[in-house]
Amino acid sequence: MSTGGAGSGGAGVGGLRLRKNVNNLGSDELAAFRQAVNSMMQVGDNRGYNFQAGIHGVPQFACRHNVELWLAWHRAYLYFFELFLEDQGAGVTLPWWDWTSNSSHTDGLPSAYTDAVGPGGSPNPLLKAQIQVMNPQPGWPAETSRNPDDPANLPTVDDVNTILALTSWADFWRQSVQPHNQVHGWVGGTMGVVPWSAYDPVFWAHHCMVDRLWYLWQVQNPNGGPDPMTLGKPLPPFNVTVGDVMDIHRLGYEYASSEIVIQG
Ligand SMILES: [Cu+2]
Repeated sequence: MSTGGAGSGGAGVGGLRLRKNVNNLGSDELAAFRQAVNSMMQVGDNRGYNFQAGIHGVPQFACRHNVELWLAWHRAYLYFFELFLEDQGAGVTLPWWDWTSNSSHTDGLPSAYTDAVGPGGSPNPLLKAQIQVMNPQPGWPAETSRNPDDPANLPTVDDVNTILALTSWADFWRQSVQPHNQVHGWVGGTMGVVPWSAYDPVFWAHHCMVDRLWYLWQVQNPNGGPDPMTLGKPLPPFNVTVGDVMDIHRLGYEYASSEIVIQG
């Protein structure tokens, strides 16, 4: 597989694309990310936002959940999405939403995703997305919506640390499903239903957080699993195996380690 970026950009050191906490993006970085998402939403082919969102649920229904492959499948999903995103803005990477942070437990969703408009006065593409599928059925949503719960009900740092302390791969992948599901339900609306969740722009920030947690677990458990037989399994529709996505550096990205957020 190609491990390089589709574009020549990349914000990281050593050629790695650096994924950051969305609350740590500078205003220029956030503007560039929003611009790239907005551009990707205008692309009508398989490199476009709607096509990519449609891989997860309607119409392709290719996502895997509640199975050992679930983390690897979503890592591949984000990997290809990010390449197509970078095509629309050199150096743009997927940010993560840390739903355990103080600001999330106070304010809920990051303002990057809830602002009605961006600094330029144009609509914020991270607020919601149009859902464009072939042959829509009666009752299908035309755009995404949210119905967030009380911020206090988001998963906590303790919840995450408990899971990260697990040393068994089977325990880790099973128990990491829980905060993942909890956040989908917490956002509510489109995010709360598997057939549509990937259309909500915040889906990608949520799964980036989940992927980051898996990476943090991998750093602590370098031989932790999955077993060799599972590593050979394919992750359709992506032309990669579980083994291909085990090493994020081989995939060309890294998670920013600095977690210093100035609470204002
Ligand atoms: Cu999910």
